[in-house]
Amino acid sequence: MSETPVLHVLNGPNLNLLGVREPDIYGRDTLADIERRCVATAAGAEVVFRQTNHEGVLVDWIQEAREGADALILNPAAYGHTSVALHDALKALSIPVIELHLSNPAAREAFRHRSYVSSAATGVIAGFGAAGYELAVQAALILIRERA
Ligand code: CA2
Repeated sequence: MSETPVLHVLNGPNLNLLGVREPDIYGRDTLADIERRCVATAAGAEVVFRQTNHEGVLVDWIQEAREGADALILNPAAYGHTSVALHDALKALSIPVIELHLSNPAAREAFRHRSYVSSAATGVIAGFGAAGYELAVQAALILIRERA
């Protein structure tokens, strides 16, 4: 681990629309608001916060985390329910991985109940809205500290 922990926070498709549509499900915070909350919670740890609508880009970023990151927080969005490629990329990591969802997919439509990410993750945080990102940052810092 580097002296200052480095957290990679990756966000999948359509999360750039947060705060603009569907506030009943996903809340009123924009992704920029959520990034600020992560940075504030990280208390000096470095936060690399990114969003993409493209599955292959997520795979590239997960692979990048093998080099500089001490933990990975991933909201895979819809790709979590479909992507063996994300599963395989995550399995190649040796750092803690936290799967994160704003909503609780288990309490939603059946097609959201399957996750290809959960079986490759250290743990899952879901259903706490934007606060889940802060919980994930705290969990990541605890896991990094415990491994040091
Ligand atoms: O609850 C989550 O964080 C999800 O990962 C969000 C995904 C959904 O497919 C997952 O089942 C659960 C959807 C992200 C789309 O976000 C939007 C935000 C505002 C307006 C429209 C979509």
